[in-house]
Formats: sequence, structure tokens, C-alpha cells
Amino acid sequence: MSESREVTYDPLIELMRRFENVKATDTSVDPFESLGREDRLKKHIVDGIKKSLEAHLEDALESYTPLQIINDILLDGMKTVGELFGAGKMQLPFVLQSAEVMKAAVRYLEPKMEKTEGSEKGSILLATVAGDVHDIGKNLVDIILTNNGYRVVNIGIKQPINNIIAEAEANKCQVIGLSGLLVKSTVIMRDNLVELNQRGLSHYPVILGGAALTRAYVEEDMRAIYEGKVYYAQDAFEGLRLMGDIVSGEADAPEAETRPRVRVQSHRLPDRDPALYVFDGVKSPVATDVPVPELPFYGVRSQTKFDIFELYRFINPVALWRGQWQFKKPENLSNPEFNEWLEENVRPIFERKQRELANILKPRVKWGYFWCQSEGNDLLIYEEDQATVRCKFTFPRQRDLKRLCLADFFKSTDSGQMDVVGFSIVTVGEDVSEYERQQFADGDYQEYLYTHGMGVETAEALAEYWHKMMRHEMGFGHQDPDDLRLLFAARYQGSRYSFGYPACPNLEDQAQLMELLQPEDIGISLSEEYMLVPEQSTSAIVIHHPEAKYFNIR
Ligand code: B1M
Repeated sequence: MSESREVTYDPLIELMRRFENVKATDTSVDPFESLGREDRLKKHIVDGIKKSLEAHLEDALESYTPLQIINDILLDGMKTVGELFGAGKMQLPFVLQSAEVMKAAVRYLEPKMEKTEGSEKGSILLATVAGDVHDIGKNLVDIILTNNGYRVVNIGIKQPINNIIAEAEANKCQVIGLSGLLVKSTVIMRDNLVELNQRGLSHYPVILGGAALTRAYVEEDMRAIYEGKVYYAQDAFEGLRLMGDIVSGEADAPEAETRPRVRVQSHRLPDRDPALYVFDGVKSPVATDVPVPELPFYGVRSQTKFDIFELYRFINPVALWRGQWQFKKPENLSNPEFNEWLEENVRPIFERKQRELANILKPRVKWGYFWCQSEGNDLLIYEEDQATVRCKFTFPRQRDLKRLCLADFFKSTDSGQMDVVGFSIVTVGEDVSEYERQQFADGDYQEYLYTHGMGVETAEALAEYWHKMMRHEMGFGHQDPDDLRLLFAARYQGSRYSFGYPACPNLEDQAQLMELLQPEDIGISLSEEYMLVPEQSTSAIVIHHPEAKYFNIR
């Protein structure tokens, strides 16, 4: 795809259309030529075309008021966009492109509106809850709602309930929308609902969203607690549908009095059960006779110089293209056809973003090795003298299956042998987050999604790349597969486990890791809620044992 060529259509959309067996348009022909005023504007929205938008809006203003254009034509276009997305016929980046055009159109029309005219369908206060830094999910909801005619007051991340209530009241919002990705956020959301009850504010319908939630948690546990109405939105479009239903009075959530009384178990988290941390004498059958690598060095080192393009090779395209950018396989394409399509259409975007962000991403790593031994479910980390305990991590043990516990991958205190453990922490810096915030504020939604995904996956790539380097340092990196796809599937010796993930779920352990690595000199710090700052950072405990693979605690 040539970047500089002037085109009046989007080549990607044309290609998508081809996949829907619609004949590709002849590009020499003006795509709007045969269309009437209304259809022209709808086409701008559905196909995400900004070129000639203002001229076509001016033309429509001869027959319609600005408000009519927004409500009756442009929003109708956005409705089609939502339907196409829902039917799997439109990819998220193109939905965002349509939202960009919608925003540009509204910006153009707004100054021409009467002061008394209001085009708002309803209003919502959006916030990521206290202690949680995740922004993008909530911002996608903001984009979709704003550009479908709702007034969104987006107050950002880490918002305490006092702010949420104050802003909802001050801005006269009809609905409160809370987002959060951390397990702890699900508990904070519950506390927020209790607070709304206590303050007599349960007249607010509340929408909850974010990856750590489940529908059952919201629709059973939370509904049993909240005296008002509370809904679960799995994604931004469910949020949109719910807003429509709430505003029109059609939303289906049983009234508090008519709800069945469910016993609130409050989202029991199996891996947080204290009993799992107490060693009962039964270990897993993990081999205890594996060789211990030579300690590469005791203590920590840092690396701040990287060839960014070498690093980009370690980005897992599946995670970026399908996960972050959400390019989904249309039903009528086979896997090989879809892969071909991705290579042809998405790889050029990937390559363009690599160049664009080469000086914005600032990769930095701090890592180290320590003497250690296990004792039951504990991992003791020693000073260089191999005798004084420096700190201790306690891991949960599977209740059943193999009864795995991370501690079992190390020589025990009974063995009389010392073992070696690695830790790493990586970041791509703060600048990329600042850059994406600007793109969001400017309404460059598609680029915002692309930049965010690149930041996330470059951080992941750096962690993967450095884990490889550590395997080399520990003397077994030469066994790594050459094929990067096998590397992405963790087909190498040992594993890298991040605190907060199932085998080591305690985010609080990040504090000890920080103490060991002291990464402040490479610009990483820990927030009060154990989140890493900058946002695009990740930490890990690196285990050399050949049987160390991911597992869940139940
Ligand atoms: Co990490 N991470 N991560 N991470 N990460 C999670 C959040 C985690 C759930 C993974 C897991 O355990 N399975 C877990 C938290 C668990 C916990 O609380 N204990 C976790 C962890 C532990 C961590 C670290 C602590 C690991 C470590 O380094 N020790 C670390 C912390 C980073 C930090 O402190 N700064 C970390 C790091 C990272 C990366 C940097 C590698 C990377 C980027 C993180 C970032 O964005 N800042 C990352 C990623 C990518 C993830 C997962 C895999 C994906 C998150 C994402 O980008 N989603 C995530 C697991 C998961 O979500 N499945 C995970 C895409 C985004 C668009 O979706 O925000 O969910 P989302 O929004 C959606 C819907 O949920 C919904 O609509 C949106 C759009 O459709 N929605 C709403 C959301 N809010 C809504 C509100 C509504 C309606 C709908 O109405 C109000």
C-alpha cells in the first residue's frame, strides 16, 4: 500500500469489500457520484472517508438543519457501522475510522447549530476505578458512545468513588460507567455500588465493563448488592446497546425488590484462598535432580541501548494484529486466505508504525540473578554469602492435578544445594503513552489503537527478547528454536512468570521484586496499588527448570 498516493477511497476497505464478494469499485470513478445527499453522507461514515466531507456537509445544509444531519443521517450511518461490526463484517480499526469521520462531521456542524439545539441522546460518566491504570478499554467505549450521539464525561483512570459521584452530579450524567481490568477492580466496583447505595444515589443506572469481570458476577452478585440497576457490558458495542436501552427505558434489569436473593459469594478467587499458601507436606512430582546453571553474576544490571528494529522482530504478530488491533477472520475466508490478507494489508501498517515509533519507544531493561532455595511453598532469596535470607516469596499450590507450585522448581533447603533464580523488569517508556493520549485527544482513533497496540506488544517483545538473552547467560539459550513462532509458543527451557498471573497471583510481590531489581534508575517505579509506572512495563521471575511451564491454580 503506497502511503503517499492520493486516493479518494480506503484501499483496505475496498479489500474487505472484496472479501464480502462485493465487486471492487473502479477507483477512477468518484464513489459519491451517483449518490443522493443523504447516501453520500452515510457513505462517508460507513466507509470512513474524510475527503470531500465538508463539501458534502455544506451541500446537505441546503436541505437540513445541522441537528437533522447528525441525528437522521450521520447517526444512521453509525448504526450501520455497529451492525456490520456485530455481524463480523467490519473490523475494529475501520469502526474507529468511521468514528473519526463522525467526529470530524460533528466538529464541522457544531458551530452552525443554534445554542438551544441539543443533539445528545443521553449522557454517561465514564471512569476507570481507583487503583487501576487501564485506559484503552474505557476510551474505546467513549469513542463508540460519543460518536453515536451520547455525551460522555470521561474522567480518566484511577478514579475514587468521590470523584466519580462529584463529576456525575456536576455534569448531570444519567448513567455511571465503570471500567477496570484488575481482579482487585472487581472488588472496588462492588464497594462503589455499596457507596452509591449508602449515599442514596442508587437512582444511577451503572454499567460495568473490563476483562476481570464476568457476566455472572455482575448480573448475580452485583445485582444482589446494588439497590439501583446494574448491567454488564462485554465490549463497547454492548455498552452502546445498553445505553440505548437505558435511555429509552427498555433496559432489562430486575428491580431490586423483585430480584431473587442470591447469596453473595463475591467473586471467589480460587488462587487467593489462604489455604493454598500453606504447605501441607505434599509436593508435586517435579524432578528435583536437574542441573543448576552457573550463576551468570550475583545482583543486577541494566541495559538501555537497543536496536529497536531488532526488537520489533520479537513482536508476536498474532497478538498484535488479532489481539490488540482486533483484525478478525471473516467467516467466508479460510485461515490461509486470512493470513494472506493480513500479510498484504496489515503488515504494511505494522511496518509504518515501526518507523513512526522508532524514536518514541524507549526500551530499557533491568535484570538480575540471585541465589535461592525452596522451603515448602516458599522461595528463599539469599544474599551473595549464600546464607543470609534476603527476602521470601510464597506461592500458591494447586489443590489437585499435579499440585504444582513455583517453589517446586528450585532445589530445596533439604537438598543441601543452592539454586539460581532470575528476575527481569522491562519498559518501553512513558513517551509512547503520551503520544497515544494525544492521538486520542485529537480524534485520531485508528492511529490511537495502532499506537497503543504497538506500545503493548513492544513491551511484551522486549520481555521475550530479554528472557532469551537470560537463557543464553544461564548457558542453555543455544537450545532455543530458530523459528520465532516456536519462541512465541514458549518452546524453550524454563519460563518467565509475571506477578499477577495465575501461578503467582499476588501483585503485592511486585514490591519485593522492585526491592531486588531497584529499577528506579531506568525510570520504573511502583504505584501504591502495585502497578508499574510507566504503563507499558512488565516484570517477571525467570525460572530455568525444564519442567517450568504455565499452570493455573484451582
Ligand atoms: Co497485563 N494484566 N499486566 N499487560 N494484561 C492483565 C490486565 C491481567 C488480567 C492478565 C491476567 O492475569 N490474565 C493481569 C491482571 C490480573 C490481576 O489483577 N492480578 C495483568 C497483569 C498481572 C499485568 C502485570 C502486573 C504483570 C507484571 O508485569 N507483573 C503488568 C502490569 C503493568 C503495569 O502495572 N503497568 C502487566 C503488563 C501488561 C503489558 C504491558 C504487557 C500489556 C499492556 C498493559 C496495558 O494496556 N497497560 C498487558 C496486557 C496486554 C494485558 C491483557 C492480556 C490485555 C489487556 C488489553 O489490552 N485489552 C490483560 C488480560 C485481559 O484483559 N484479557 C492483562 C484490550 C482492551 C481493549 O480491552 O480494556 O478489556 P479492555 O476493554 C474492552 C472490554 O473489556 C470492554 O470494552 C472494551 C473494548 O471492547 N470494556 C467496557 C472495558 N471497560 C468497559 C466499560 C464499559 C463497557 C465495556 O462500560 C462502562
